[in-house]
Amino acid sequence: MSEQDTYFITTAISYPNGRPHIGHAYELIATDAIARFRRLDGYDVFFLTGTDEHGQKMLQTAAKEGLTASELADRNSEVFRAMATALNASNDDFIRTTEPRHHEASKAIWERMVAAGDIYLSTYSGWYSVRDEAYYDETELTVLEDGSRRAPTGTPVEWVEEESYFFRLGQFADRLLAHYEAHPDFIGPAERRNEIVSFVKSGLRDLSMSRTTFDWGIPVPGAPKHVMYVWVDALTNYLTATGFPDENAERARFWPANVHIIGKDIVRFHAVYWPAFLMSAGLPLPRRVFGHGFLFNRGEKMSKSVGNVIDPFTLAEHYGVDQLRYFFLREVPFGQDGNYSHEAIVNRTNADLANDLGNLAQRSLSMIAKNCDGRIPSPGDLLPSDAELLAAADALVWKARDAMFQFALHTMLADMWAVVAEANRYFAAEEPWKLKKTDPARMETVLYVTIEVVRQIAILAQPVTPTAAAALLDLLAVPEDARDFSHLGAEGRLSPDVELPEPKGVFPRYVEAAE
Ligand code: ME8
Repeated sequence: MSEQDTYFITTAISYPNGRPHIGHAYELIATDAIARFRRLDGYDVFFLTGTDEHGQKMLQTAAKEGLTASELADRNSEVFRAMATALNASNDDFIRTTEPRHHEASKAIWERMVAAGDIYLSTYSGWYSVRDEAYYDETELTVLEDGSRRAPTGTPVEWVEEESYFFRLGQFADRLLAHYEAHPDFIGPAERRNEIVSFVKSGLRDLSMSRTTFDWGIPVPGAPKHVMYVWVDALTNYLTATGFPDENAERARFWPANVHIIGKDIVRFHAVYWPAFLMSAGLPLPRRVFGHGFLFNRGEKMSKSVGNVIDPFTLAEHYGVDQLRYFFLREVPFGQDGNYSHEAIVNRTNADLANDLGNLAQRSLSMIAKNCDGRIPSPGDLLPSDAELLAAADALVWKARDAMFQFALHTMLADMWAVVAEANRYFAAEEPWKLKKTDPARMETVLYVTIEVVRQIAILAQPVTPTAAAALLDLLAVPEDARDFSHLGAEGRLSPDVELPEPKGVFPRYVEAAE
């Protein structure tokens, strides 16, 4: 890899029609972990998130609250931004679709689609779900007993009839299918890919691209009575952030995006409409689109002491930011739906973080403080048990890269904690506390091997538990410039005799509050 390899990764941009919920937090945490992983692996990363502020849903919610859409967007966008800070997200930019830079980019892509001959004026008559901000075909709807209709997502639809610009989506079906075929990783996971392929194979109708019954949106160039359909401008946010249409912008080098991380409900927009718009505009397509699953609160009371904790801010404060991040990414196979509950969070974080990794680090470092003059011990000749454990730790970086390529964050963590378990078994079997008297040199080797494994786990854990991993690396006196992935494996081994700080716990155990 050259030093200049770029990696542009995005979340979806959220509707700020309310406060962020746990699904928004989950997507941000996962995307942040991938972004941090790539930075540590030497890539020039650009990580983008933000808010999607136009459209009818924003307008209707604002009206209900007695606000203008712009006031509602200002208020809630700030809360999304604050959530990124609260969750320790490392995003490089936070885009709002109401910003002037975004109006400019949206107009530019529109004009390119017009120039390509792919946009024409006609009349739309059909169904629209404001909650989904999506058009639906009659055939996709369910008719309820009272005669009202529901979208496949369960949301109500309304009949819309208005003048509208259309995009010749139908003409892109073959090119899209050829693209999916030629780039088997374009859509992930596989279930989502299959759904999209059959959707496109079933035929694509031209897409209504503008609205005339309200004006909360980006005006269509040359047709100010029309505002762009909210998804047209929303998808363009990814280009806006790279400085589009300025080819010389500092961030122009980041296009095409490496991956859009989004929820499974909006894969169609990202894997059908978005690539078709880009093809029309003559722009490169994102390399991958990954649709993660949905998170559900299992429905029971989250905590006896704090009531029903579902707000991401409260969850992070209550369980700890690193704990919450670890829980979501370890517990839920990325790409599948998952559940969370108070018990699951406490069990998982106490077992894996406080017990398995935290105790191992604490026990080995305390022994070093007491018996090795607080300095990194010197290993003697390695026995097979030492060499095997070190080999398992050294192999992790390659396994982690493989898992990351599939966005299998849970697999990466499972592989890492398998090595933690192995290190715990090793520590228990070698009994360094007994060796202290019988064979102090051997004790030093065992302690050295143990903390060398902890070093590698801590480096690899930085994307998921950034604060605790940094604290652990501080305890091992690993310099700031020796914490990236090029220091994993045998090349980065701890140097004997380096003085270590006073050990302290980095993963506090969650203790139930008294009734
Ligand atoms: O869809 N679990 O915005 P949004 C996991 N503005 N993820 C969830 C979730 C849940 N329970 N609920 C929602 C939009 N999400 C558009 C996107 S992108 C150009 C425009 C995910 O606020 C959802 O799948 O409804 C999406 O990826 C993100 O949260 C924002 O959802």
